[in-house]
Amino acid sequence: MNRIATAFLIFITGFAGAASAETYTLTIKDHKFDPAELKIPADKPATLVVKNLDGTPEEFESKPLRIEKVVPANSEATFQIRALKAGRYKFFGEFHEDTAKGEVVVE
Ligand SMILES: [Cu+2]
Repeated sequence: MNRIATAFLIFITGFAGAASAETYTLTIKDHKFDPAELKIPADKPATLVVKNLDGTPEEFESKPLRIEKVVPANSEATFQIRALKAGRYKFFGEFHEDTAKGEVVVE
């Protein structure tokens, strides 16, 4: 195969991989996450949408997921999650740590 064809195939494969990232949604309501346990498959990148339905901002934070971002009241934020190994990855809302906690369960 010539070099141009090879480069094209790599491009197509990479594109298909990116397009297959599934989207998962978490909501924040009354300073709690729903679902508190979000299941996603191992070894696949994913898109995570965090919808804040509360009238106050929340900071969505997860050290293992390397995310830290304020989600304003009544709005949403989108995050790309790298392919992860099976395990539990905690997250919390830093502005309401007593109630806003959860885990991404990768399996
Ligand atoms: Cu923080």
